[in-house]
Amino acid sequence: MTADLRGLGRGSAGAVSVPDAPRGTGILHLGLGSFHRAHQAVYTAAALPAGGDWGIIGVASRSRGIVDALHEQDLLYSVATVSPRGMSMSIPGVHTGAYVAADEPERVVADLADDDIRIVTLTVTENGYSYSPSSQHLDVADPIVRADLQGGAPRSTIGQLARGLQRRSASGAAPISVLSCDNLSANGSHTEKLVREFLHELPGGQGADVLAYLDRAVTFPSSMVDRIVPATTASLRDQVAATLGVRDGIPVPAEPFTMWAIEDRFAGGRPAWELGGAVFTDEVGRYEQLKVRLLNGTHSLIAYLGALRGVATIPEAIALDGIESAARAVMRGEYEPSIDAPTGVDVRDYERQLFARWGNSALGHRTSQVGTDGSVKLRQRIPAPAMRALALGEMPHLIALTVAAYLSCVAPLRGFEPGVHAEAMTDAAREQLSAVASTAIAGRDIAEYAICDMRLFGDELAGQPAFIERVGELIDTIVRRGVDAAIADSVSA
Ligand code: CS2
Repeated sequence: MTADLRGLGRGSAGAVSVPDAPRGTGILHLGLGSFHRAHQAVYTAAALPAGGDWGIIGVASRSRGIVDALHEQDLLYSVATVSPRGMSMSIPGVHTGAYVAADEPERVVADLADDDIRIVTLTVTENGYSYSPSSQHLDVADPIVRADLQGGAPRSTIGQLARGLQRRSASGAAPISVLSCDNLSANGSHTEKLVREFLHELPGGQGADVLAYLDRAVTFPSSMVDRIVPATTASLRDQVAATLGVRDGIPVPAEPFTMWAIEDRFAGGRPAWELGGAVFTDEVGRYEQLKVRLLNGTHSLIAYLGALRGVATIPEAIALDGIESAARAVMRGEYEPSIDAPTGVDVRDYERQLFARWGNSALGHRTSQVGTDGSVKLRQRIPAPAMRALALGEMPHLIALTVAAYLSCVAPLRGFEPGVHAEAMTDAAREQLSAVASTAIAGRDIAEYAICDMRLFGDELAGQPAFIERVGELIDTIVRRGVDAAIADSVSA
């Protein structure tokens, strides 16, 4: 067996073809994780034959693993599309460079200012935007943001964007678009707001010229991205090696389903992503609601309940009767009424597909992966549908259960053991929440702290005592009578 993917050679027509390297580079991508490699990179590969110099420089924020492996493999990696029916392979081959921002922070600013770069795409997770979940504004109290405002090479994504655009404006470089591909509501205007806030905060009015450049030459289209992409495993690496005949150290597993809805506002042109199936639409907001609530909101509930039931993966969780009925109930009864479906999208069909997607046992998507970072993810998923129900005088019991199960996983009351999958969830709020949970008497104490003091789900829910009460009761039910009893109480309520 040849050592690595290079052994296949560009253009190889073996088990899978290796495309020619892109002719030029027009995209800088921040957040070189698995999701980017199985999503935007795949769409860009489909668009390249239509022309344009749209190769991608991929920038990882801190971790060197992917970057080193890409360099060892001639910037190639494979995407394994996995379903219970089998696996199919492809090699996007669209990257023209890769590096780690923490190692070369000045290079990020230089690349952002490079005239050839006309799109910056972002997958830095909900956590990577340096904003306060309660106020939704730039978190100027964050020491990294504060340091970025003082000068020197920026380390926050928003600081990098602002400093890069500042340099771009100074050199009069070509128009550019910043395309967020994270699960945030109105991700384009949210990113724009944070970049503008950063520029406003710069000492001595340094940001004024750049703000004018933003008005003139920079757009921030919104986009909705969708594809379930779990972490890779050693067994996938072996399977891929058996299929390709060479080893790939960083294959990406992904489900067959994929979707990308994008607002068509690109200041410096764009690849023909529609060739990969992307939809250009004025209704991105509706696509976002559909996806962030029906898919991601329900996904969180499945993950937290699954972890509390002691199962490692989403397909195992959804196969449990109680969890499946809770997922159906939250989706139909609490999320669906809160969305305006995009024109031409059949919501019931989307929902049916979701159950098949979650049940994809070959993917092995872990409950701990979906449950990670709940403190920022849930802020996108639950407040608006919960407030809609409460305004109608209805209690959103299953959304309350989502919050109760989340808190039981990351901030268990004294004496309650949430299990190994809950313990594996990482969350920036874990430490602060756990400190309170360790002295709390009842679920209500921790619910109140998370919702009112930390304002994890925004200001509006903090003013809803009945909701807070219900979350507290459900935490107590989980502790005293177990997670199945809490599901039964919520589904039948
Ligand atoms: C998941 C998402 O981890 C999570 O929170 O809900 O990563 C989900 O798999 C993707 O958004 C699917 O497009």
